[in-house]
Amino acid sequence: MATTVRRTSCNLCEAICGVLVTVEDGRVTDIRGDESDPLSRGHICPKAVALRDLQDDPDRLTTPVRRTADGWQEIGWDAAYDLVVSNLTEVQREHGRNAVGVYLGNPNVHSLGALTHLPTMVRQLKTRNRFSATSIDQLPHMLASYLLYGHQLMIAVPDIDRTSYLLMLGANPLASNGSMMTAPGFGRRLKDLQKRGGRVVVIDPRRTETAAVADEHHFVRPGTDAAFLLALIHQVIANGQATTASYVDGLEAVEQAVEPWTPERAAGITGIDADVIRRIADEFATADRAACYGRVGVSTQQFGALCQWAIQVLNIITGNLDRPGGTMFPRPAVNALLGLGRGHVGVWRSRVRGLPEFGGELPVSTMAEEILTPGDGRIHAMVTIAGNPVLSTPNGRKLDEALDTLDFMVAVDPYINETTRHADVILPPAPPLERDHYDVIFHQLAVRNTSRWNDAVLPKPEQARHDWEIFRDLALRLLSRTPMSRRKVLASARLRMSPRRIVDLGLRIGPYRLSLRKLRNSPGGIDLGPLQPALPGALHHKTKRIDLAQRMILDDLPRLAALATGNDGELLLIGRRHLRNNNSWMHNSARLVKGKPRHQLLMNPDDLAKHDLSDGQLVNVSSAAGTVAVEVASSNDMMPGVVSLPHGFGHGRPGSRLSVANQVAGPSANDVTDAEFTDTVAGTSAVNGVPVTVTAC
Ligand SMILES: Nc1nc2c(c(=O)[nH]1)N[C@H]1C(S)=C(S)[C@@H](COP(=O)(O)OP(=O)(O)OC[C@H]3O[C@@H](n4cnc5c(=O)[nH]c(N)nc54)[C@H](O)[C@@H]3O)O[C@H]1N2
Ligand SMILES: Nc1nc2c(c(=O)[nH]1)N[C@H]1C(S)=C(S)[C@@H](COP(=O)(O)OP(=O)(O)OC[C@H]3O[C@@H](n4cnc5c(=O)[nH]c(N)nc54)[C@H](O)[C@@H]3O)O[C@H]1N2
Ligand code: SF4
Ligand SMILES: [Mo]
Repeated sequence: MATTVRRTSCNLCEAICGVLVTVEDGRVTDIRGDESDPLSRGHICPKAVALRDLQDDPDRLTTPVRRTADGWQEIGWDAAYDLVVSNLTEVQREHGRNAVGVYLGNPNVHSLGALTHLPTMVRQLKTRNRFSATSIDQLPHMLASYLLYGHQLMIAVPDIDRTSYLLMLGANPLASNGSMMTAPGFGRRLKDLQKRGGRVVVIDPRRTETAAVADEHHFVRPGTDAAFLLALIHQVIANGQATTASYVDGLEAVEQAVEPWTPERAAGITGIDADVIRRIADEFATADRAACYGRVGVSTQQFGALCQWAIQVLNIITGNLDRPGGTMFPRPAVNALLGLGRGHVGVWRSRVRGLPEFGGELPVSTMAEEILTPGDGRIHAMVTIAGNPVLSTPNGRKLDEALDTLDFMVAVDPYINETTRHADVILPPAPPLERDHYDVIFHQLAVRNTSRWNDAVLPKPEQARHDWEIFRDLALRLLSRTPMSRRKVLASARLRMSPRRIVDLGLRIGPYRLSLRKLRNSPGGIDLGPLQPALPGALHHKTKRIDLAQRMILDDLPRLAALATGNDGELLLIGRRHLRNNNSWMHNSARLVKGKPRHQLLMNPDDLAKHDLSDGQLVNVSSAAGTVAVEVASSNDMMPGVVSLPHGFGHGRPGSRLSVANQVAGPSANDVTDAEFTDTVAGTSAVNGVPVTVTAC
């Protein structure tokens, strides 16, 4: 028997852990953490072990399929590409170029081939109806970075290995393994922080796994964090503790804007005591090195943009931006900023609801209505790539119905699931262990500068295609629809370069002048050291200055001031993630999802009593958008008035071809979240803080 141990990194979440994969006679028999990885230092979570299930998965498609009256039929790659391009071309000829819509899902940012080849393909479709998971995820981070630092991807990450005070809002890295902050082994890093004498403070409407190990946790009424953050800024300024670097403008305007946001006022809205707010402000301002960080709970809510701006402002005025132990800008070996424009916002608006584009994409909350609403510019065909928006985006039922009305749909996806079951053609890419891996995006967000290249662990079967080959072949066909131009010659040259060649170039022109050859000699990765100060030189504004007084954000303050605080029996719905679930997929990996069921609606026991409900009972959760039935579970970890449901569930719809384990047999949270409920600044979906009622079934 031939046994080898190969190295790669896990691409299932943002932590990019190094793994050792044992292969016996072509089959994976073991996966464990790679101690030699300078970033993950041996850490892995249960998802890495499930990488082998993706490889051996009987549900996974290995050849293109086409939907016919007699069911799914396997077809060849060339026939599939021709079918896709001729149908998309036909729809655009008849209804105009915006008649093709595109949704790009989460796994794209974890695949090298998607990052190198997908943007060029999408560009050839020439449509403004582009959507992605960004607008139900990190858009507010990118908007704040674009406004303050001049580039949508110039993200400041908490320097958690050196900080002495970490203030975390709406993040649960003990379950999620961290996000917009690549910090594998977050639990260990947090313990080290505490051992150094540091303090961790968590603000969350649920006492999460992370809150449980923090030094301090406070419940916050969902959707109101902006008031808390403004009060912290108010307090720091009022105490004369605000300082700004020579390249920072706009403190006076901020001072005026936060003037009315006293700790007392914020307390009434957030539910956090005024004394606690004052103390946290003082501790944060006087800590040796402090970092404020907020994630999904403060991004995908009604004031996401305001929250992410305020977090930056707090870090900046306490002198913590760009200093060790504060929040810092990574300097990766391949500069991801080069691959993406600086960004823009509101250059055009969506047809039906007038929501602003961001970075060339429209908010996903408007996707279903753009398909369903008749008129010029209506979407008649969809392209979904690595996404399951029927489960992942608000009012998924409406989207489910909308996809059924399309003239044509193609999905690049390995599975026939709740979304792709609507497709006419599905193009399945080769799985992660058959791909070369370099993490272009997440080194850009990492708490330490490191670099790592790995060749594919397993060979790709002859008949299989990599995602980048699919994008290349589709794009080349799309390019050939119209006469050649200089621009198109360049695009096709770029498409013909392999990801490995592109990474090699990126490494060579990068700040450390590395190369693929150098990295291949250190397959466990190389350490490039702790994060270094970079401002003002690294700013992308021509002025090399940061202006805190961003009109677009300050103009949103009246909306916060008008926020109703009354709560007449209504409950607010929030989301959650579990270590053993991965967004809307992998629920067919029994090895991953094992354990107790975890789809239940969590509710505080006092609320259960108030609503005459009992633990374990089946209840209806209803919002303006819809109703789901689900078991309720009593939990002291929930803030009174708040209920929690995880997203990514709701499998087993007719036509979906996934085997689903019992542990995940719950409804889709996005059948109750409301596509009309957005952060109006840039249209981010507000899937947290959704008003609902809960009644006995
Ligand atoms: N209510 C609520 N909704 C949420 C969230 C929430 O917190 N609450 N979170 C939001 C967030 S942060 C995100 S990122 C989105 C995620 O939502 P999506 O963008 O839909 O992404 P996933 O759920 O990860 O879906 C993955 C899809 O990609 C396919 N896939 C897996 N691997 C590959 C691959 O390598 N290549 C290709 N081509 N396809 C692949 C899978 O089969 C599946 O169809 O959900 C969002 N939705
Ligand atoms: N195991 C696992 N890991 C994952 C994923 C997964 O599905 N499973 N998904 C990946 C993806 S795509 C992402 S984007 C990241 C997300 O990473 P995180 O943001 O760390 O993940 P969540 O668990 O969604 O944490 C959001 C927290 O916000 C809280 N919250 C909700 N509403 C509010 C509010 O109004 N205010 C405050 N302060 N808190 C609120 C919730 O209770 C929850 O604890 O995780 C990634 N990692
Ligand atoms: S933490 Fe993320 S990258 Fe690390 S093993 Fe788990 S899923 Fe993979
Ligand atoms: Mo996400």
